[in-house]
Amino acid sequence: MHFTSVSDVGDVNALVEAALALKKAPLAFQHLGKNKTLGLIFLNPSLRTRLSTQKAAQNLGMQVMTVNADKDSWALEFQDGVVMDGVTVEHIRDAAPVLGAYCDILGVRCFPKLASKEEDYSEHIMRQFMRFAGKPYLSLESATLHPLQSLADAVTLAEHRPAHRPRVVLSWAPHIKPLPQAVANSFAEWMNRLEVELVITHPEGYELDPRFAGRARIEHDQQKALEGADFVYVKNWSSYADYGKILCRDSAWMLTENHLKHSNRARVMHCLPVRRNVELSDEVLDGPRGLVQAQAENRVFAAQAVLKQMLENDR
Ligand code: AN0
Ligand code: CP
Repeated sequence: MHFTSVSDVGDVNALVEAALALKKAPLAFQHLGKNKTLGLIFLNPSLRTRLSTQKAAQNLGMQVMTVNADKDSWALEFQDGVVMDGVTVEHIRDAAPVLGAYCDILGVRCFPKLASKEEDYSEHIMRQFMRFAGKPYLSLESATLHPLQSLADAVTLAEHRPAHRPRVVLSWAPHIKPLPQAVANSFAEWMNRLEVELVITHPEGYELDPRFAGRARIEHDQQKALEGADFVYVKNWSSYADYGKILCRDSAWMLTENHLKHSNRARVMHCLPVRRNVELSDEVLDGPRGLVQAQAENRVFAAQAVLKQMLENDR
């Protein structure tokens, strides 16, 4: 079993319930990962994904090995047939089977380069790790998706769910750097599989790939979108159409208390790391609406539910 997107999950609600059960009894399956090794390969930085996945694996009795491939291993080459007389030292065809030999499950974080839409959206790097390592693959955020984050978000929503079908608004926020679409794509893809009303609000030109936006209602007027919202998920992403570009720097899109006055006492979410007072105001983050710490805590149980399923399926 691989875990790269919501498509790898049969029953999303059951996986959310499994994560909530593990939260109540995190050490109940300590035997399951005995003598199993999880490899975590980071081609990009991480705080939460690294530590929550490690903690999840330890809760299941697994051993964990981590490589910061952007810093402390050889620079990897992903193109076939190149003469390697430049900066890259080792080809993925040689490195990935080594990792596969050392690990039972391989987790990889590989952000998009945001230069070529075709290359990023083909998940070129992820697919090569999967192909040449030959072991179950756990996405720690790929070029286009961040499924462990989205599962933790779904768990957090389930914990704070109102009695009615909630209105969930994904609200674009400004940022000083061009960021991947992965968190937004992934959140939309998972929400499309749950009993929620999904609204996405962003400036013109920030439309997500329709494959991920699915049945979401797109509303360019942020105030209108936020009316009656039960949950607001704040995130920046760079343009998909004008690939990797920043098209809007309007600070009016930063979510503040004032934006939420016509919401349904909305709770506010963000995957972190957040640029305070650029994407989201201090008052929202530090006030009673904020759910960001709950989301971060739930990353452990999301990862644990997925690892548990992977270990059980590959027994
Ligand atoms: C990354 C992103 O937007 O995909 C990771 C988020 C979990 N964020 C930044 O690079 C700031
Ligand atoms: N939310 C998240 O994935 O955080 P990190 O980039 O710190 O792992």
